[in-house]
Amino acid sequence: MNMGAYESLKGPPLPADLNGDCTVNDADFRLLDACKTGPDLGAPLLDCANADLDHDDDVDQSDFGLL
Ligand SMILES: [Ca+2]
Ligand SMILES: [Ca+2]
Ligand SMILES: [Ca+2]
Repeated sequence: MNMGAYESLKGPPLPADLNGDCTVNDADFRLLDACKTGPDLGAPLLDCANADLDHDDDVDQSDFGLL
């Protein structure tokens, strides 16, 4: 059996990659920061739904912790 090149250019999906450029960096951090609601301010805006990384209907420190 030929064990030649078998590489995938696509890594695993990155849930914290908010702008979809396949890296998690300062740009994603700024998107998350712009979406921050804090624990008392309710659900994030629709545009920010993917910034709620732990899916608890807010964007706060625990989501930053996952970034
Ligand atoms: Ca990114
Ligand atoms: Ca959250
Ligand atoms: Ca939270």
